[in-house]
Amino acid sequence: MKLLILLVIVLGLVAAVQLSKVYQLSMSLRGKREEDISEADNRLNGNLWLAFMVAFYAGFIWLLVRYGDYAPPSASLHGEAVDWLMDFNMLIIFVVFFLVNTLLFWFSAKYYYRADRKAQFYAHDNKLELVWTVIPSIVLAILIAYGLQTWNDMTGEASDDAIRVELYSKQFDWTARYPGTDGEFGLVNYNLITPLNALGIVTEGGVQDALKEIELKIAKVESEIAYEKGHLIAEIEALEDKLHGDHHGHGHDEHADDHGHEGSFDAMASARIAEIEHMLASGKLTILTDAAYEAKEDKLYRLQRHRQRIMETRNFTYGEDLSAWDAGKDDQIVKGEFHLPLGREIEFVFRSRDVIHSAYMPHFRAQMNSVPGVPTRFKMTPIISTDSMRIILDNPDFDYVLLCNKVCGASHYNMQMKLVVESEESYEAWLAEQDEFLMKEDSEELEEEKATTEVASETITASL
Ligand SMILES: [Cu+2]
Repeated sequence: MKLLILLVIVLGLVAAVQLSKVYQLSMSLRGKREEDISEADNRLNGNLWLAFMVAFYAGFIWLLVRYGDYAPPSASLHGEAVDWLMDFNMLIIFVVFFLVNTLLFWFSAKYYYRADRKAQFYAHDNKLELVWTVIPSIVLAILIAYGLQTWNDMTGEASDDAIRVELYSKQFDWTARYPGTDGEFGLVNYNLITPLNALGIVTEGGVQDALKEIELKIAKVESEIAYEKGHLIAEIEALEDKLHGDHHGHGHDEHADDHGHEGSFDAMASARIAEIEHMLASGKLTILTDAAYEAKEDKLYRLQRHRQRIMETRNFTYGEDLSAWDAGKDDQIVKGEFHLPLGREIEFVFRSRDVIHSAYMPHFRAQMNSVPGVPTRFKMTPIISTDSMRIILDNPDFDYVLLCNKVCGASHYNMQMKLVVESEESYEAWLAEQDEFLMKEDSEELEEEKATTEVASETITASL
């Protein structure tokens, strides 16, 4: 089929070329040259310009009517200002578009070439220059000033009774955090991120959890290094050489004092050899290339540094501001969907674990980048509940959605979270059902754990 279409196209082209040759031949037979263009030809081309303009406008207006209404009404307060700005921009663009294109096509049609007319030479006019410089400047200044004011409204200080919600992004999902009954978000530190503490919230439990996890990893790598078969065998050989071989050749007989040391060295070496033989017989042996062994040593070093940093988090913050540690305990962490109350101001804080994401809530005309290491913020007031929007759109399955609007990796397309806007009572009821991050721990157990960590901390500091 494709071949057939190709054949038709090729034959069509050949036919067109042949026809144009016939036309040229007939022209030369009538004594006309190809370059000679009659006034009728020019008039025809001028009128075709006008015809094209009409078709162009018709297509443009059809697209506008068919697809122009791309977004449902704004579900947030500031969104109305955003929409107004967008409409105002579009209005200016449409006016300029129609004006410029009409002049372009109409002039081409009206002033087609006639042998008896000569174009006026018109090189420069200061008034014209002034008009088309000053008018766009004023219009742009208005747009920028109003746009800046709207932006400042969206990013300015939130009121004291605003509800604060943190949206945390990572490849490839969103997590929402509510500050709990105290209204304060707990401190966060990326060093404390573990599977159980995905946001790295700083609490006693969070630190313990991170330490436990890092200790396990360190123990595993330490064992892999200690039980490396090649190194163990090399160590045995070296020890046996020392025991049976070379130290007799050093003339130790001259120093009677050394005998005591040698005795203890022999004992230690034999004990170590026995230990290594026991290790070789165990099931824990690893076999690593030199490069892999070095990589393990590197990894061990990095893990130890990480452990050190977890300790430091603890030492820096603990005691100085205990309330900040407690603030994290009642934080509520929510995945899958999050809820917002209707008509209340919401202050969002955005954080990212890995790369730059962008929190995009199209129905609320809201978007903000979420940047690793730089918390960003944004405030908005939802004014249409999910239920009302379903009625407005006549779609019982409609849901608000939070999307990622920054191409952040393979599963970017599916990085989204459902958002429900409902009455304040329903919102409170939903929030009350969400788990607190860490329940208040038994204070005795807490003190005990603190003591253990301090001992461990001292050991680490001493060993470094
Ligand atoms: Cu993303």
